[in-house]
Amino acid sequence: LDTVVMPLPSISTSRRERRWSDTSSYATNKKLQSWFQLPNGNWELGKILSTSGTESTISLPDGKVLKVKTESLVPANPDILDGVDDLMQLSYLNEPSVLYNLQYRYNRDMIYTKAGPVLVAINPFKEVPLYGNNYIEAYKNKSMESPHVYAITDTAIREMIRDEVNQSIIISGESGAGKTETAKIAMQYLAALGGGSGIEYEILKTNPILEAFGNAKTLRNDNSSRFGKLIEIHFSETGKISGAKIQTFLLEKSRVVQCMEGERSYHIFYQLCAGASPKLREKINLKIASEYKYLRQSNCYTITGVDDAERFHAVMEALDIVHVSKENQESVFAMLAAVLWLGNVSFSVVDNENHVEPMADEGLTTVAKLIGCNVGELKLALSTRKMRVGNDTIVQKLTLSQAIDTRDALAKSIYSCLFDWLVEQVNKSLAVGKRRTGRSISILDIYGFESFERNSFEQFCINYANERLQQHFNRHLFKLEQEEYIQDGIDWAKVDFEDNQDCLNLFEKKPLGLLSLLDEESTFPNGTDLTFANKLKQHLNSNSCFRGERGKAFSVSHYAGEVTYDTTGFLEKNRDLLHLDSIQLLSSCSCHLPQIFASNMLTQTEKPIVGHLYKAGGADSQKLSVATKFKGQLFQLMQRLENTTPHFIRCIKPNNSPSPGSYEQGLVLQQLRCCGVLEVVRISRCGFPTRMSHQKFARRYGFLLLENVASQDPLSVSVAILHQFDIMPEMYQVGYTKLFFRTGQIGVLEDTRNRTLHGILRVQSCFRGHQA
Ligand code: AOV
Ligand code: MG
Repeated sequence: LDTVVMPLPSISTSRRERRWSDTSSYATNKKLQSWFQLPNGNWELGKILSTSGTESTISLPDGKVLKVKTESLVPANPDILDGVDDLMQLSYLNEPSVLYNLQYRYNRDMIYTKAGPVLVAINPFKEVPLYGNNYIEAYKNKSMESPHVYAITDTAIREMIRDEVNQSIIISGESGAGKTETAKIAMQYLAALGGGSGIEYEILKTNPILEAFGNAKTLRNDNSSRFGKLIEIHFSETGKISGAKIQTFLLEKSRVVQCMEGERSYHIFYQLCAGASPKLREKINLKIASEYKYLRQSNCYTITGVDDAERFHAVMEALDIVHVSKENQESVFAMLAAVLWLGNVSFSVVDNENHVEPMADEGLTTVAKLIGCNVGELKLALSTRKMRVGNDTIVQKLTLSQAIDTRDALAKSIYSCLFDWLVEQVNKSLAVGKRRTGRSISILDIYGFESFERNSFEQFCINYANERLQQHFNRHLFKLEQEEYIQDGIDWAKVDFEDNQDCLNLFEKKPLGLLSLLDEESTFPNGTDLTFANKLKQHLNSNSCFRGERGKAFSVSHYAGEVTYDTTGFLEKNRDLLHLDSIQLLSSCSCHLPQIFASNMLTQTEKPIVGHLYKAGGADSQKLSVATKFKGQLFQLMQRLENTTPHFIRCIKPNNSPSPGSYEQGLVLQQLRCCGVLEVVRISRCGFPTRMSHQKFARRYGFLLLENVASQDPLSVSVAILHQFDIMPEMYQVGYTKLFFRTGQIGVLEDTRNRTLHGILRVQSCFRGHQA
């Protein structure tokens, strides 16, 4: 009997050493299939023809025969394991085997695969026939059980009812991997449960609204979410939807005034410009998109395959459905136009100290009209700043760059207040009725981990959020994993797991963490991005997750890889100043939305945490810094999620084109590594990833026993098999209901079973040959 002996997987794990390394332990075996890595990094399946010393000869599918280092070969799984729907079923858990398994399925439009408790979803970039009412029905009545978002959602519903515990579906993955689509698919399944009074329909209609106002075309994704979203769906006692509540996180407001070549600002601007009726156009003095500087700067107006005008009508219809009145809708559009026109406000120098005033052109007059103030007030707000010195108020004139900052800050605030206000309206409409159980399922869809050539404050916040989420992921998966062993009564010494706490500490530690130092520097009147960067280097250089870079840059070792941040703009974005003059302007407007925005901003500034941030910064109101506010939101979010049973979905982007049918191994592998899928499987490797009930095991391998065991119970048969094949005691555990195996063990038995079956077949055909 030639067996492959696997050593015990090592349990110690260093942060930087996270590759599966089955390779080194692989005692090669004649005729075994094996993975061989080509120079381009892709893996190819080969057959080992012979092994001598440290060299092996393998044959590749194209007939080529190669001599390779034996240690470079990685064991492949037996054919019966091709395309298993749970990676846990693989006997050999190594990178090429996982990649192959996912690709095998992906090529057959099976985009979903389980990685133990996690659902892996690979973006098909095309319509796949996996959705709709027939599928929903099939998953509901359990006639279909292959991995699917529907299956995960169904499990969440069942567990919510069975355990009376709130559930969450947590979706992660890099930009463009399919999180938002996945969230919608989960919502679709929930909505199919119905609710009465059309509430489920309303819930679905929040998607086009939030996507129009909170998504934009980026270089990575034509429909990239630029905010985080948690939607909590509530259920009545009869298991029907009774309402929902949406919470959003940190909208990327800088996009409103600034965006990169080839990207777009928020969809709604282009939709409005393309789809508004002539009457509306006239009312809010709307031009085509290319007339607006904010939209013109990125030189990109359309998205292939998207009809903005059509989308605009869909958004208006959705607004109707969530009970935003026509009148309010018009106010919303007026605010959007005001933002666009603000961008067109230009300035001219009025004295020899470089002070400026806005030009009295169409931009200025239109903005004044749209927000409901007089031109003079707007002019003052954009070109002066009132300062209090002792008991006196002095008026300071602004320079060009100060005036532009003031203008842009106003545009950003109007937009983000509008976004918040809309979410509030939607929430009013979805408000949970009286007859509810208090049980809910929450779906989390945030912006994915981002690493660009140049990373700024936005990526810093986004990646911090992902870091928090990753910790949640680790904790729960690891806990659940170990619970199963304990439940089945097997001997299990708890494995300590090194999490990403170090990186989180780097962000959160007080007073010497990234966030504290950022806030501190933001309060200094003379603080600049450079002094901030220097301070980081001075205090954090000993932290293993931190590295100072040249100039104003620094790097953070995230769970998903190292990202270098350019601190340019950090302080300004963190302060997010809107001067009191601008707030006062809005509150004096005759239109109701600006007034609401102003009063919301004023209540927000009432509870200062960062002591004198704004006084010292030269402005007049106190307010939470952006980073501190975001951190608070994330803590709240985590607390809420902690009280739920989580279900994790990891989305994977198979290519960067994006195009259907293309599966780039390197890219997929990088994401599997980054987003922690490899980690889950690696944790499983420390344990006993292969599980089989005593019955199934006895049925499958019982015939290999030399003695007759027909009359014995499955447990005894199982134990007899384990003994006969000398499976070493440390390779398995016998639980109350199941056998638990180390990686590779079932593969050995499976090989023996196949050989024996072939042997039997050969003997039988020989025998028949003789008879003939
Ligand atoms: P993301 O949410 O993960 O990115 P999306 O959900 O927006 O990514 O997906 C990007 C695009 O991939 C979509 O617009 C679809 O064209 C396609 N896609 C994703 N999932 C599916 C699916 N199941 N079936 C068909 N097409 C799909 V970001 O929000 O950028 O991190 O911030
Ligand atoms: Mg998204």
